[in-house]
Amino acid sequence: MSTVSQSRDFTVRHDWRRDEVRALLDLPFADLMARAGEAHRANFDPNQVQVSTLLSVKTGGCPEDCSYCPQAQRYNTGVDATKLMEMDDVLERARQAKANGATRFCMGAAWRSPKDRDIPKVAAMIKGVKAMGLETCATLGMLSATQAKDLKEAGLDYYNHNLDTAPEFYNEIIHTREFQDRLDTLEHVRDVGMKTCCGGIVGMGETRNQRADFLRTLANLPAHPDSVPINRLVKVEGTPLAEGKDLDPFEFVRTIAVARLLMPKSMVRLSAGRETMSDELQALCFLAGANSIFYGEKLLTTPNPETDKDMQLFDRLGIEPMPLVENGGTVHADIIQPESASAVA
Ligand code: SAM
Ligand code: DTB
Ligand code: SF4
Repeated sequence: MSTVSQSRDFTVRHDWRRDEVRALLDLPFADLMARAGEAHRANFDPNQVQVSTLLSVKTGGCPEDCSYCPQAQRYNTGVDATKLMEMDDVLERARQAKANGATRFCMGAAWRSPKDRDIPKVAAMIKGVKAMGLETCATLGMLSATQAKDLKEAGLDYYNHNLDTAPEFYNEIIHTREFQDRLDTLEHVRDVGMKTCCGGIVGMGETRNQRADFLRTLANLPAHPDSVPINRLVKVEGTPLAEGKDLDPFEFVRTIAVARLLMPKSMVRLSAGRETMSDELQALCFLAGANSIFYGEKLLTTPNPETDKDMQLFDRLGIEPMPLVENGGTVHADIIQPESASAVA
């Protein structure tokens, strides 16, 4: 019990031990929810949820072998490979997202890493989306230091690059790039002063200890990610993980709650997997400290809840979309997310 109570002040720490994180995951559900709710309220308005919209600007045909991913070329998932979208089409989709109430627009590409010749095209998209008054986010795979600098200069606010799972489980899921490659890309992103969006997937067959280690690794990064997407595995036919056992939904809520406790000032995003979650399960995730969602009827290739359904859920729970403030940050309880990730941690 003593290891658990040491963390009650919700200070930002980077020295979490696995046994401490495991002790949090093991708490009686009511105690864990109360603790996570307390951390959430200490740092945010618990009735506000940040709303991001995703667009796949380059779909499918990816050379990597991520076992969960419908966009990996080697799996027969029925996802057709496309070229990079035209800028005008991307801007039209961003306009629609803004009109629907999104404050952040995230552009995803099924690349191992962008080719240098792709960067000016993506940079033009970023400039256009930013000029609409939206926060910009991109997820394009591994980045070199120079690519990170070019994207930052184009006005990119956030870069999403996930650890995906615990270091010791990683090799059971992905074989075409190393865990260290992910850490290197995150370092390049932080070094140019861009905000990081980094999380992973639960429900891939990992143990509770491995979930603890995944969360511990995220929290012990040199700066806590500004956004932490927690995805529940979307099982897609044709991928190696399509037939795995379902995760106990309370275990998913526990993962969100511990993410909130370890990274008290970060936005925790209830990310992929909402389409098959009940309203009640999503409400538990918000109580556990999730305060961001992807909004829009599609994620990258898989479905997300209908926007009307999401707005009804917000309404029934008294949740409001988190507003954007003038200087480009999202409003926290009394904290405005500063320009640099390191200022958060
Ligand atoms: N290709 C780039 C990369 O891997 O970094 C960017 C896009 S990739 C689709 C972004 C993230 O989506 C992955 O890191 C993974 O966490 C998440 N993801 C992909 N397929 C998923 C699935 N079936 N269920 C849940 N999350 C998934
Ligand atoms: C993240 O962590 N989840 C999003 C976003 N970052 C890019 C992607 C979820 C993808 C789910 C599977 C699909 O739609 O293809
Ligand atoms: Fe490619 Fe990204 Fe999917 Fe992995 S997660 S297969 S890198 S698109």
